[in-house]
Amino acid sequence: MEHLKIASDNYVAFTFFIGTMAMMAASVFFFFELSSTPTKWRTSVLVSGLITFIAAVHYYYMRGYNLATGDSPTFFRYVDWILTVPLMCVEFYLITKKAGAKQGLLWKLIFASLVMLVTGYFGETIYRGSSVIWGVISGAAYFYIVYLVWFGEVSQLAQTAGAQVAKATKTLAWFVLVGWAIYPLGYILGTPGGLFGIQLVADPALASHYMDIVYNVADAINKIGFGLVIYSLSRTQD
Ligand SMILES: *C/C=C(C)/C=C/C=C(C)/C=C/C1=C(C)CCCC1(C)C
Repeated sequence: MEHLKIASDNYVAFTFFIGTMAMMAASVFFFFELSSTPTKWRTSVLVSGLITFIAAVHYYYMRGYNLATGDSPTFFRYVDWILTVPLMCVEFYLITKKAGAKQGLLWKLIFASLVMLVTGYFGETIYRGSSVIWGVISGAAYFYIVYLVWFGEVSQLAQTAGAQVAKATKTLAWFVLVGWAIYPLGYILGTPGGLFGIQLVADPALASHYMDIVYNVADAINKIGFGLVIYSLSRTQD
């Protein structure tokens, strides 16, 4: 059997490898910093570490899968997201809880994120032929999350939770608006006719390679960046 290599010209395997390392390093950092974190921020920093740790385990697996088959590990990609994106919703809830966030808000965020991911999974796998419509439904759920964190309950609560929480929430909101918007680009590149029927990359193997690179870069930015925003909040006086 021919064995695929993480060579300098295999960018897909390389980003899976770097992704694994980055997520591992971030997890070690967040976990070790816990002991010097003020008690009221400890759960938030712990959740940051859990997010990168869950991703590290999935990346390790996905890296191996990609090397062995050359394919895109779509199933484990979505298992990872279904665990980590709701945990990011938990972060919004935890930092606005002092200002009175109710569990109802947490469930709204989690529900929207699950709709976003499950419909995206349908479009990428079982119902590839109708990827556009699934992508649109997923996008609607995404914009609902954007609405909640920019104008809805999350942003309103953050305003009354002190200057540092308000500032951190605004930075996280930018991650959701700009960082998370990278994912639909990967979807459009990777699924046939993803952009309302337009085929951006004709060769299906190449298309899925581009998609994996885009997803890997987005994960590193969003999971580690998000965690670092929470970490720096935990080092403020608020
Ligand atoms: C750590 C993983 C994160 C933050 C994953 C986020 C994923 C998304 C924001 C995915 C969004 C999608 C759309 C908005 C439309 C097309 C389908 C998806 C699932 C790629």
